[in-house]
Parts: sequence; structure tokens; C-alpha cells
Amino acid sequence: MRTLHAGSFRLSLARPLIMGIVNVTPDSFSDGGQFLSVQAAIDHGMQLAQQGADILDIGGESTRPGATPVSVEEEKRRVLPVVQALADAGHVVSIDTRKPEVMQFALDGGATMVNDVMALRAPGALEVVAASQAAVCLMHMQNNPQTMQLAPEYRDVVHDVESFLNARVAACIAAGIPPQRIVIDPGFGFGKTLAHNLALLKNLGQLTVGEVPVMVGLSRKSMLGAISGRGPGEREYAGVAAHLWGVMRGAQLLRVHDVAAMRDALAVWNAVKESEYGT
Ligand code: HH2
Repeated sequence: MRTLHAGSFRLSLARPLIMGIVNVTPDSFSDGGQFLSVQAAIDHGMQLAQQGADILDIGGESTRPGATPVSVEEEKRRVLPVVQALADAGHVVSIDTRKPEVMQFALDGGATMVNDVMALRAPGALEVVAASQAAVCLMHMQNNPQTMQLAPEYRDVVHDVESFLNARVAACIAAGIPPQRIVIDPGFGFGKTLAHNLALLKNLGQLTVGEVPVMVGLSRKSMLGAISGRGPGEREYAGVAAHLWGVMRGAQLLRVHDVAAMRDALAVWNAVKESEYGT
């Protein structure tokens, strides 16, 4: 059976995994400021784990379009106590950061996964992950959060994203990170128009880089708002539908805010898929 290796954890990929989002930020697009205190963020993480999250993704810097970057010290101050408490409680903790220094602090604090919207392209990031036993999620982003939504352009979005992810996986393997520790993510909303996002979701099955599992992160994103006409806090149902489409096209990890809804939807999905009658 295929597994994702994250530190000493072995996460089965027989069923889709849920990554629950814990944003310790004042300005995240859908939940900024809600879990800014250390205790509120820890409580939220604990609650998401209880609701069925397999991995808790802790972020201390918003990457929403136009977001202001934060310093290493500030990001570390926000995330480290939360990482430590949730890891000490026995959870698989992922650090959502682009900064190698923050990755290192979080790994030392007990995180067993790195989730990087820059796919370890910052100088030193690849080396930090290679020197650990942590899993890594490599995400595609065109340009950077300040500029990415200004004029996204591709020759063929599915092909271009796949080539990028292929190259980043190759760089990881060359640095000594085995494929069992790698996840790829097309990066919905990161330098993509609605048409680009829809093309990627529809054709997700084409994003294959060896046996490396694919993560999908569509939770509360503006493409769901554009389709449903709903505000960020009202996109739970739209998110479930979008993530299930991803699962149908082979996604094995789902990064979501609304864990309970996703867990229930996946329970139904798994029950039908695993029923014995028919094919
Ligand atoms: N999306 C966001 C942040 N990190 N990581 C991966 N692997 N995939 C994603 O799609 C992804 C991500 C943006 O969502 P959120 O964390 O809710 O917002 P913000 O960046 O404003 O904190």
C-alpha cells in the first residue's frame, strides 16, 4: 500500500487525506485574525484534528494576492508555539512557509511536513528539507503573491504546471528527498485566472509526476466565489463539490478550512467507492 512519509509518520494513501488549515495571521483572505492568539490557534488545530484532519497546516504569512510579506522573526513568533503544541499532542504538523529559516525552526519544533507555495525555490530551502525526514508539498505559483494575479499567462496551463512540478520533483530527488516524502500541488489561484483554475481541475488527472500524490487546495478561494456568488465565509458547499471533483481526478490530499464538511463528503465517497456490488 502506498504511504506518504512524514518524519516517523506513515500516512496511508489508500483514501484521500485531509489537511486542515490553521492560519495564525491577521490578514488571511478568509479567516485572517480569527486565530491570531497562540491559544486560539492551538484550540482550532485540536478541533480540526478531532473533526478528522489527518495533517494540520500551520501558516504565519498570508499568500493572498497583494499580501504584505512578514519578517522571519514575526512569522516564527506566530507559528512556533502552535507547531510545538500540536506536534506534542501527537499530530502530523505541516508548516506553510516559503522561508528556509522558518522551515528549520518548525522542523526543530516538531513539524514533520513543509508546505511551500514556492516549491523550495528560495535559496537554502531545498537543503533544509533534504537534511530532515519531513514530507514536502511542492506548489506551483506563477510570479509571487504581489504580482501573480495581475496578468497570468500560459501557453498550455496544464502542461506548463506539470513541467514545472516535474522539474521541482527532480530537483528534490537529486537533493536526496525520496518520492515517498513528496507531494505536488497545482496551486489554484496562484497566478491563474478562473479559466486556468477550471482547466487544471478538469484535467487534474494529467498532472502525473511518477507516483507522487497530488494535493488540491480550493478551500474558500475566489474561483468558488466567482462561480457561486458567495463571500469567503460562505463557500463551504462549493468547496466540497470542487474538492470531490479533484478526488475523482486522482487528488490524494485536500487542503481545507472546513474539515468536518469534507470528512463527511469523503465518508460518502469512500463508502460508494468501496461497496462490493458492481465496478
Ligand atoms: N493555498 C493557500 C496557502 N497555502 N498551500 C498549498 N499547498 N496549496 C494551496 O492551494 C494553498 C497553500 C492560500 O489559502 P489560505 O492559507 O487560506 O490563505 P492565506 O494565504 O491568505 O493565508
